[in-house]
Amino acid sequence: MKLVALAGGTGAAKFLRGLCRVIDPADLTIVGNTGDDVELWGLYISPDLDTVGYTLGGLIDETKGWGVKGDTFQCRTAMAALGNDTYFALGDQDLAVHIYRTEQLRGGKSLSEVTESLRNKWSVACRLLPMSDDRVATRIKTPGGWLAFQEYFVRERCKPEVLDVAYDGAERSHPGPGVIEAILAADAVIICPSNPVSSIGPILAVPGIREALDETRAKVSAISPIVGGGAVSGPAGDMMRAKGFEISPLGVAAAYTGFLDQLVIDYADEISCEALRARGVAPVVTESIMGTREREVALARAAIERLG
Ligand code: FO1
Repeated sequence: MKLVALAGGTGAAKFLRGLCRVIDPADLTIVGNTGDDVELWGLYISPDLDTVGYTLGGLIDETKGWGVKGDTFQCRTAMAALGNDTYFALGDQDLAVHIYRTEQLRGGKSLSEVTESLRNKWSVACRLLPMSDDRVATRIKTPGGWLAFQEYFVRERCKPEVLDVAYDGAERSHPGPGVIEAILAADAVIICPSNPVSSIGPILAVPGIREALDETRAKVSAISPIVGGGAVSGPAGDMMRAKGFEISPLGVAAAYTGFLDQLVIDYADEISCEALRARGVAPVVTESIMGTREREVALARAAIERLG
């Protein structure tokens, strides 16, 4: 069964680790969010591509959910001593990836080409495609003005009120190589338990991707990142409110309206089943909190078992 997964953030990476235990990873193409990408210390950093690659490659720092396990931060300490901004914690091994990627990009390689070489070095068996090779930058409108995504998420710790979310450059961007073809050829498309606005929203904002999701014969299944009226982790609730989506499985279905066939929801939200069916979305009720590796596998199984 050919699968495509739209992914961004730490929840998606854990889910994909479970999915790769249930299907043959060679049948999976991940389309990764690049709206969180950031340039710091002269380096181009793609957090969501790295988090997926590190997780599937067994390198991820489980405690933090990002970065390389056991990494050191000597360079960061030295950069702070030089008076550099160090709000974004870049580990020494993690830096090697950012230096490699920046060097390759400067040499004329595309983000897709660099990501393909990195996923091979990480021994990741499935394909990992950036949503676009063009720069799309998620920006957060707050009462104090617009913030770049990582300024909001890390520097300000998601504290400012979210008034709006924008995807700078999306209108000029093109789907990355292989993205549209993978979606149209898929038997099933899975939207990972990611923030619908800041992780999946940028992917849907790339012209052509939402249209391909409407057109594909593949069944489209999403896992709700909202459980019991709130986000399992992170600022999804604040961002959904800013975009006018109800903070519930119905709000998630609304964010994916037009192409969503199935939504995996938690037992806590069983009450939403009726309204989801009324919107043409088949609910699948299961335990959605991935506290263990077994839960990751069980959630992945629940997401695909009715798509065959
Ligand atoms: N998240 C934090 O909360 N604090 C950090 O210092 C931090 C550093 C970091 C470095 C590399 C990387 O790939 C991710 C990092 N993240 C950090 C997580 C990142 O902000 C988020 O994973 C995504 O951008 C949102 O899904």
